[in-house]
Amino acid sequence: MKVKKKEIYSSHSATLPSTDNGNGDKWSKSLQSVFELALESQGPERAAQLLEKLAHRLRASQHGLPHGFNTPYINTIPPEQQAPFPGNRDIERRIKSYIRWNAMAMVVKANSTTNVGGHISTYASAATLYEVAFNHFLRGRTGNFPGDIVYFQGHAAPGVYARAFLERRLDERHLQNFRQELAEGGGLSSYPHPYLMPDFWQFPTVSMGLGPILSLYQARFNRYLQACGLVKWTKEPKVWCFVGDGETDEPETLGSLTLASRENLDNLIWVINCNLQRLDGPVRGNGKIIQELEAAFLGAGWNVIKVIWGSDWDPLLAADKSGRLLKRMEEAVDGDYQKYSVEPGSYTRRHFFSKYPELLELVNHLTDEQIHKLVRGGHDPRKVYAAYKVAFEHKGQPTVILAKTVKGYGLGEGGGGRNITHQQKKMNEKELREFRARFNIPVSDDVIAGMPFYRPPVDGAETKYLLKRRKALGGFLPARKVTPAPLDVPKLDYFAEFLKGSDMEASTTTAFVRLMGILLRHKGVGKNLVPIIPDEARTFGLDALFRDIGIYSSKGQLYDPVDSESLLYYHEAKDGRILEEGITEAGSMSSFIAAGTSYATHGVPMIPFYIYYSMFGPQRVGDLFWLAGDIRAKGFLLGATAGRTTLNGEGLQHQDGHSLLHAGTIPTCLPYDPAFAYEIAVIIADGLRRMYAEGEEIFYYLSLYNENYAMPSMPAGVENGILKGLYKFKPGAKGRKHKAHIFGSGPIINSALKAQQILAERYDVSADVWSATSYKLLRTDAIRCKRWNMLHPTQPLKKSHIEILLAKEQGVFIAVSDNIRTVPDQIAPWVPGGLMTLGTDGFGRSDTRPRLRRFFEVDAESTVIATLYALAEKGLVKPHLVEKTIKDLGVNPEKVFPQIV
Ligand SMILES: Cc1ncc(C[n+]2csc(CCOP(=O)(O)OP(=O)(O)O)c2C)c(N)n1
Ligand SMILES: [Mg+2]
Repeated sequence: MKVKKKEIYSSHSATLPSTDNGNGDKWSKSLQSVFELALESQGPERAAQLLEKLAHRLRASQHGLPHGFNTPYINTIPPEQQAPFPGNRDIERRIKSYIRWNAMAMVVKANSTTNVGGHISTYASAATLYEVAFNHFLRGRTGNFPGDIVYFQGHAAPGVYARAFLERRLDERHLQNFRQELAEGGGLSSYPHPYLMPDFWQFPTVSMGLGPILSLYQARFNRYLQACGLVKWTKEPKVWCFVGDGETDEPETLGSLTLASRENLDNLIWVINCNLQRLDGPVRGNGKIIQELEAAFLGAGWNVIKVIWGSDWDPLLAADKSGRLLKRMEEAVDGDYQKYSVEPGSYTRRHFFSKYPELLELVNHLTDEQIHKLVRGGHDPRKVYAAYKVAFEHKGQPTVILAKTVKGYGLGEGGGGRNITHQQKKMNEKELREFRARFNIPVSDDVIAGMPFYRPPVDGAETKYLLKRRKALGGFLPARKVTPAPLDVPKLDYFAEFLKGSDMEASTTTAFVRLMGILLRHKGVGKNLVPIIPDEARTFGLDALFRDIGIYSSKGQLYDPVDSESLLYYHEAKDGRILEEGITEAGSMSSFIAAGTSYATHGVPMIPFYIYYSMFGPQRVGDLFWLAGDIRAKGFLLGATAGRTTLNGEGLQHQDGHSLLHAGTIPTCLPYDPAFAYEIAVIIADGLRRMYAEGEEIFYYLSLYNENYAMPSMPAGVENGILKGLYKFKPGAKGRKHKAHIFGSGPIINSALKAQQILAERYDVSADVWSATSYKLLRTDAIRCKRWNMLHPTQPLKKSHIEILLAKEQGVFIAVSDNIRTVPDQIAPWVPGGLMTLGTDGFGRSDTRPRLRRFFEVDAESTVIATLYALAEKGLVKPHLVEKTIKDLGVNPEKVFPQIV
């Protein structure tokens, strides 16, 4: 925003505090008078420019003049420029007070009986920040306007519920059952969880830092959607994110700030509630969080609005001719300010104002009580409104509002500003009475101990006002609404070329990239695809798509790319389709989530395909994977260069053998480990059907590998097995003495196929090779059946896919994959006679594939040995045969065991 300098200097006599009293002071005075002269004769803009120019010259002279990224510790918007508050302050105060009471009561009540926890101090500090937004800014969904996108601070959820209660969207029973979701009739979730309250919450936030980073990428995704022509909004939604000051310690919170300024995301507004405290104590006791954040945000190119002091301070600042008040404000650290909020006014007079005689005089006319009540900016609706309005209208940059508040505001002796306030869950009767008196809650003495909820009558002024405001703003928030918009998804025959197979060697990654290229041309879903990559396109061969569909850039391409002559040049375009995120897995996941929830957020289903280095997936940003489940995201995650031995040269920090397990922990995620191109086609076609035609709110994880081999044609009738997790790919030779079954996955199926041959040729074993595409899905199916059988013991038994499949098979069972053993072990209880697993447990190494596979014992030879040993365990072959085989196949029986503990 452009704040007119004149007003700053006239209203807040911001004479910068002098630093010494000697010669420097004289200089300072002279410069000051020159500046004032310039102000008078040239006007504020010109005077400011002159100063800027001088500072620029000084810096250019390279005398090491430091760059300042801080403005004085006062409000950015001077009182004269403050937009007038348009609401009815009395009514809004009453509404806010009732919400405060109910938010507190629901937590305290829940804890008086059940000890289920909850927070009262976060909302107590943020009530004004939310109420001004709800009454004047946050817009609901209307017509083709999708509504503003709001990330509520997770710990402030009780306040959001309490408002919905006043709006009559929730009733007393809901509030009564806060954090008791399993109670009869259901309850309210602890925090914003769309999975648990799918009609209410839109965006999960409580794992700190995730809300902020999601909001950034969401704001950018909104621009992407517009650029692709998939939405035509008459007005653009704003993305609001309410953040805790302690939450800014999370790298996810501040780590991607420059994306928002680079992309000119003026559709993004952050409100950081600077209550100076986190859970244990002060956020920056020895410094000032607001100044620290201001510098970070200004440096990152954001528009910063500080809302530090409430209106009561305006006359004091205006009267501060010496600049001592500002000096004192800047001297005091957050630890001091926290203390002022807890102690009586006499303390503040003694410790804050009395440092300089001028200051004591300044507050002479105020009683101690009045000093104590000098309000902070974030509790003053006039200041908050003015800041929101400037943020709302600001062009060209994202805005952050740094609002100073008191944690636990109004919670009485046990709460407000004290270090323990975050955990406060109880209020004694005295505190309740104080609360009631302070906020004027119409609850009588005889019932106060029971903390009854209070809701003003439906035809009362408060309810009418509140409903009218929401109506004017387009309806209630938060509200999650999914309007079915099924896509015309391709059937499997659309992918015919993958079903046919090919002798030309290819990897599953190449096959996938080709499949996506074809899908991009599909008339039913092509335009909805969102390819996402974190600076790894060339690794996966995705650069093939650069020229055709372009890389999205809001600025287009302002330069002639260095490779413009080449076929696959780096092609940036305003309507580019690829989200090339750079080296940020957290950012890429945030884009995946924004795209994968577009069906709910915007009513426009988008199909994200996020392809990345598999080791840097759930292991690196697992919390975002988990959140993708909570938020009901759809789409495909492709963990490429998977496999602890298949990704051969890269070593310990790259070679992934456990992502399938991570992915499998997410209840809405279907993890697959396909071996062949046709399997990928079957899985993706079915995924498209389930998610985008049938509307299931699930997502897929596929391991992709970079080993080339011939891709076979699809055997008849295997689709169902591929989708369920296991099917017989190649039966063993007939007429052999022994029988075995080898489950293989990914490229390691080739170890199984080679072992099949050796076993038949040299050891009289017929081994069927199966492709195990998803151990998690097999396991879930088996558990579901077993549990049902247990709970219905007299009914006919239900049989799972794996039990049906293996019921008639004879012999021993072996599993081999490029993952740790725990992955196949998931199905062991349902394998007749047990399962012998091979896997890549232990840290990876850089070496060739054959050496790595021998090291981890997942090559063909190790598979043969394991098969014979399984037969020996059953007494079907002699142990000597196994010993001889180990020798014959050149395996060292004393080699190191790669798993450590
Ligand atoms: C990733 C993560 N780590 C830790 C927590 C536990 N936690 C919940 S609230 C909180 C303190 C929050 O402080 P702040 O962000 O300043 O919010 P306030 O309540 O003060 O508004 C912590 C540490 C969490 N929710 N998420
Ligand atoms: Mg805080």
